[in-house]
Amino acid sequence: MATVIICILILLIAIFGIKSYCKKLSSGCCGASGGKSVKKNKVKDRDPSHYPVKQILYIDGMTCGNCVNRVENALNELEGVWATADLMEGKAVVRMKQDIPLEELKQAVKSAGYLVYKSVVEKNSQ
Ligand code: 9UX
Repeated sequence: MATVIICILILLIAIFGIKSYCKKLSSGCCGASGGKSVKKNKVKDRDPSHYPVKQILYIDGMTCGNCVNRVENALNELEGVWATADLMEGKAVVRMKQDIPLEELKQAVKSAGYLVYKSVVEKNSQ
């Protein structure tokens, strides 16, 4: 009799696990469920030659595509900025028409909820 109860218990735990796993798959991550994904604000000027300054930001905390869009949107809101973030590499390439203080870029990322832990200035090699 005891074995039957244990078996049922294990079964219940297994079902519970599968259920929550499915939920995770369908709802994405961090509460952005129901297809409520973050929209990307496209930058109009996408000509690299218009952006002489380039900075790579290494960003902590991006775990899904929505995070990437949030970071990009925050940076692209700054004047003369074209930013593209990369989820896999955890970094963002920030192209600028004029020099923008690093602190300002960091602040933009920070207010979106992520942290810049390293930054590299890239010389224009054109
Ligand atoms: Mo996802 Mo990022 O739905 O903070 S937006 S992990």
